Amino acid sequence: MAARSNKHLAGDATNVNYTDSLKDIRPEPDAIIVGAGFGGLYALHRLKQIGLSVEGFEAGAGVGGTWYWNRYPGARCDIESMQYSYSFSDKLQQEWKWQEKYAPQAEILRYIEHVAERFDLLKLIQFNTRIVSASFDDNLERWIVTTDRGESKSARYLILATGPLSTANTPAIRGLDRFSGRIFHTGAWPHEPVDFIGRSVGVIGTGSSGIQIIPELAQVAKDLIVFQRTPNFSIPSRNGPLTPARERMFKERYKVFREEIKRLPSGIFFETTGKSTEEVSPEERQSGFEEAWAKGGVGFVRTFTDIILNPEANTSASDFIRAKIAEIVENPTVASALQPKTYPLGAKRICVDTGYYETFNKSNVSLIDVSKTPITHITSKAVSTVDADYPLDDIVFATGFDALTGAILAIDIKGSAGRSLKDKWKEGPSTYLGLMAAGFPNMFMVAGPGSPSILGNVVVSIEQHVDWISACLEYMHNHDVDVIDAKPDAEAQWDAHVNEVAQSSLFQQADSWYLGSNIPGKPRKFLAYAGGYGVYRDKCAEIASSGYEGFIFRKSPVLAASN
Ligand code: NA7
Repeated sequence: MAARSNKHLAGDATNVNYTDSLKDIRPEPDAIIVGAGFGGLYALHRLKQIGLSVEGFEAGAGVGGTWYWNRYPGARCDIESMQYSYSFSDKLQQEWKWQEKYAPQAEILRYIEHVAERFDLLKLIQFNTRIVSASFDDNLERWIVTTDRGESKSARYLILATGPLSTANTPAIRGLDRFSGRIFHTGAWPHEPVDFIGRSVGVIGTGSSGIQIIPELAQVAKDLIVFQRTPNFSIPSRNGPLTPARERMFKERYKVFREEIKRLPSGIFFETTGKSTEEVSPEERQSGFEEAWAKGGVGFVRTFTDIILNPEANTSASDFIRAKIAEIVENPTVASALQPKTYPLGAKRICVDTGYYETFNKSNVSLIDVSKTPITHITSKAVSTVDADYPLDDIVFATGFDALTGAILAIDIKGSAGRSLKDKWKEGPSTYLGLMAAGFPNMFMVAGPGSPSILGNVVVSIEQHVDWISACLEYMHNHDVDVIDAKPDAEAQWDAHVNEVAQSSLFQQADSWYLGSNIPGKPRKFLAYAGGYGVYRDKCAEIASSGYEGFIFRKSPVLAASN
């Protein structure tokens, strides 16, 4: 599509008859994009490329999303940087040089900042601005958003790239407001360096974030008390500098490789034996696990093809990890508390660490199993459990996020006829393909609930979503239609399919943020599509090529008049 040559797709708001409150607002973009992380930045770039005028809003002072907020010590990606990166520009992927196999937060943030500068996106974003409401005006057939600065803006399209893990969850523990020490959350970490030297620090939570920060804090704190409710399976990352050979391996066949991973269930390439546990002898099974443990990373779960599918294979992989924990952790009681025993490997997100289990051999580190002795309250100086008080200078919450729906529902979104999204989703989110919600015309979600997004390489999902959305907008232009919505029955069918696939998956066998069970009062519903990224991608492509089956299009007299 010729950029800007096209009236429909370029700056169409000039003749809109604004309501009084909006009459001073000029110019209005074609699309508003909320969020400037991986998703928002690519949406800005792609929509600009097809000739739309775009405007981004970002609550933070800079780009980066997750990698802007989660700047706690030890924060790094658990997917290799050569894979957890954009593929849309071959020049970018060839020129960018990752330093480490698993990039730390600061390196990923530098990369995202580079992308924003390289593609000239910064000038399109209003930073330090949170969108607080978004309503579809049925008369204007436009989205009207308001910000926490009291400003309003309208656009034909609203793109929510608000991030699946961006609303930090701090549990409402009685007395927290009385604590006189410092309080941190890994998901909203301060920008200035924080000194923990010689302090008594408590960490609540042992998910990915806790497992990453605990070894770092243990090196400097006087005492580190870890409050663990549920142990997680963690595999050593074996991180280190990215070797020239590995970099070459990816870069020499990047284009082919990026195509290949689009077919994979998680959008991640793993080196595996390609065999099931049943095809190998017990000795080969053990040596396969040893090799995968020595290699490190979440690919451990793909050592054999049936670990996720066959309970027996899963038990043998889980037993192997439990044995490793017992081998590493010197105190048998602590080792036992760190061993996950109540759910299969993979039912909760598998963590990747650097020296996590070894940390519990340090004399300044204690583990408190709060599943046995729950936290009851916090006093001005301590975290108290049913049987003891733990005096602390600092509390670090590594307690996760209100995943997938948290950031979307933090915006007061009203669709056609004033219907609230919060109300529509009161029993849990329902979407069509994780891309749209029926009754919310021209509103798209990037990596939204009901899509595979967080179950694999989210950057791969983001690119696929944004490409699908931009192709859809081009289709609308070519077919001379202005408004798209999901059909309620198509949404209901997709929702039923998402639930059905989830029911037969491992994910039902543990409480986790995948199910919303980490947030009190959140409906228990599996939040992502577990049928595999490759399958999902094909489904989205098939729907697009069938003329967008399940979506409804219409021409809008008011939008047509403004063209
Ligand atoms: P997670 O994975 O949701 O982990 C949060 C941790 O906090 C987990 O161990 C929870 O225990 C624990 N938690 C939550 N609330 C409490 C209370 N009230 N008391 C004690 N412990 C609590 O979040 P992360 O930030 O680590 O990782 C999120 C994702 O980001 C991760 O999967 C990667 O994709 C990146 P629980 O297991 O609920 O018993």
